[in-house]
Amino acid sequence: MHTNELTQQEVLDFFNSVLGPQRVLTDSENLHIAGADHTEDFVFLPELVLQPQTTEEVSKILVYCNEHKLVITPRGAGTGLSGGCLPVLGSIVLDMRRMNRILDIDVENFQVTTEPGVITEVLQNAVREQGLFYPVDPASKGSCFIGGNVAENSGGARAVKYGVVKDYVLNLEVVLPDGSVIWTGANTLKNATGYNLTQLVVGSEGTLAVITKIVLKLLPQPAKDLLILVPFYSAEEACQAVNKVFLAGYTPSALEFMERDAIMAARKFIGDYSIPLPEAIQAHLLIEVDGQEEAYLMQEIEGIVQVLAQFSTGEVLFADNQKDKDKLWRLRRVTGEAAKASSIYKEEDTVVPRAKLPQLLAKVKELGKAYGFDSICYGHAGDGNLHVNILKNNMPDEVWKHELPKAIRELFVYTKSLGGTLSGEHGIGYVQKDFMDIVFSEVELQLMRGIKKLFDPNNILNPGKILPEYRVG
Ligand code: 2HG
Ligand code: ZN
Repeated sequence: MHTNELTQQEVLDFFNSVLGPQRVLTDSENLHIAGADHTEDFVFLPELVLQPQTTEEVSKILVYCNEHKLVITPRGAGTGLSGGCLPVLGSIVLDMRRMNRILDIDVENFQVTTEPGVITEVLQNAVREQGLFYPVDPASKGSCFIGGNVAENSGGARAVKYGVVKDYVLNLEVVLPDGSVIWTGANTLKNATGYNLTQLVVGSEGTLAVITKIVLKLLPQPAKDLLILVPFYSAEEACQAVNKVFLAGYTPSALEFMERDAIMAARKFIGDYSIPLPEAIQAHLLIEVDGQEEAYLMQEIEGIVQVLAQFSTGEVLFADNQKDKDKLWRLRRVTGEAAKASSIYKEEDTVVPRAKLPQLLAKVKELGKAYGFDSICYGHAGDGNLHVNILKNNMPDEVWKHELPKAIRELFVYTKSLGGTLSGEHGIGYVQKDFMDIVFSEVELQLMRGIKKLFDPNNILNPGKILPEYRVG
């Protein structure tokens, strides 16, 4: 730990006095767990891991770290894809897993108050038991924490109808880097009172404050949903079809795109080849509608299929039972992992106005030819959010290291020219910060630096993330 006036033992003694030795971890296994997330193969070993259970403990830890300029990085479940929780400067990881209580489900007001270390799907199931719905469903919902979702402003398949995390956060209890405990908003559906501190913290990737309580808005649980998988003979046409569904007046609860290589990787990854994949099929759209009346949903699905009939499509697969729905969703949800399983990769989370998706996909493939890389594309087409896994495969190391960043920069410059930006939902974290100058002017970046300086004058909280001036090594 980088502190000049304290010995390692004095630091350990302090944290042991706050948390007890069982929640101050220094063993190699826990340090390695805390040193990585789901971003490429990065490992940055911290020197110790702290596991607080209460807001007061988090506050005491931050007061001490701020006083002694100890760098500290908050961590949820470590499922992040842009390195947001990587302790790039080593030092201390603040592991939030033990703050894992759902504190209150307020059915009357359609709200839930939770600690950050609750698994998202556990939260969804708990509120569903009371007829309520928390719709934001990242692919990693079975393992990611709601606190990490708030820190990254996560999305997921149902964002196209229900929005992303920021649309559900009403209020946050957070601990500032100096140890002050504040609430950022109010438990109200509307709030026009002062600057929006809640939305400033949402998506700040653990760089402004440590989230210790979250108040979320909930919805009534939709009674029914229907799901179809539509095969296309052209990936570009599949992308073109997306916008036509909305222009025809339909708002699916999910509209996912998977190019052929994505679905092939997913089938292989789970060893399930039952989903038909004729040679000529180049992409699929996975489309869900949800609501209260099945008859109405059937009409919606028929209308959507009608719209898609203007394109060259194959036989539509209709999942009319839970088992078939689960199978299709499992195929989609493993795609990210499956696409990465075969090669070193770089992942991009590009997002554009959805009518521009065909151009974005074409650019990815054009750059692949020009620079010699393969890519597997899939994602939340309804939001214009295309996940691009660039695969190293047998690209020479030198080209991968020195030429590929140029290709990624070209992709982002083009994405911006389409009216898009760098990240739809995975965040900037550690891996995308060097591209921030493409979409932000120096004035805009200065504003962000000013906000970081105001919240964290000693730059102890998760330094080296989001803002482009910091380089490790
Ligand atoms: C998804 O949409 C998630 O599947 C994960 O955002 C994406 O791992 C990925 O590429
Ligand atoms: Zn996604």
